[in-house]
Amino acid sequence: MSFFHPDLKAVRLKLVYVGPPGSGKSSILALLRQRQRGYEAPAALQQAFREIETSHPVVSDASVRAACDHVEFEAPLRDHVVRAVLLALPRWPEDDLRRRVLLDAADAVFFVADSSPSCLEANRRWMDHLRADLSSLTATTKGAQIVVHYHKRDQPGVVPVAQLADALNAAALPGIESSCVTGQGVFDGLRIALKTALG
Ligand SMILES: Nc1nc2c(ncn2[C@@H]2O[C@H](COP(=O)(O)OP(=O)(O)O)[C@@H](O)[C@H]2O)c(=O)[nH]1
Ligand SMILES: [Mg+2]
Repeated sequence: MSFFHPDLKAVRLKLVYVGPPGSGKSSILALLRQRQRGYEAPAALQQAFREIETSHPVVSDASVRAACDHVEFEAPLRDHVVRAVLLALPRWPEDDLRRRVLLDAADAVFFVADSSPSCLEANRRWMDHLRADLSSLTATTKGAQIVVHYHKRDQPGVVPVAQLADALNAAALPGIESSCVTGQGVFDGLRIALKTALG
């Protein structure tokens, strides 16, 4: 869940990228890191963000946080300054329950599906893990916006989006075709999540 500083208009968001190993999560974060805007919040707001991090660490377990790729960026949005912390699930085994620590209190979750035909089954299994993880977490985490990335669309022979949606997205969550090679869709997913998280 998002945390607002009581006095200053500062809001910290937690956004988590999950999906099968190799689907492109770290690559998406690397692209976003490269392209983040050069804005830096004023000192008073930096202090507010430190206070939020002290009272509500973005990940409760420091070793879990250290294992994740993460990108932080700040941006003025409407009349607030937002710090979005983006975290990518590491290459943990499927039965690793540290995933739940990582997902706890997320404002939005991006499910990154590899569009290659050989990955269909792995995508399905990892979507099932995500559903189980979210249902076991708090009510606030359950309410996190999920955005599906149909990723690696630049590759030849990808599974049609309708078929991927059929397999992974029965709930008709927002879905975006994306590629780190062309840059398509990488920011659009983020935009949807920020808009939803800020209401
Ligand atoms: N063709 C293509 N390859 C990608 C794309 N995104 C990531 N990759 C490649 O997929 C592999 C796994 O990516 P990585 O980001 O490490 O996956 P992660 O395990 O989900 O973090 C790497 O070789 C990336 O270069 C994409 O959009 N298109
Ligand atoms: Mg990775």
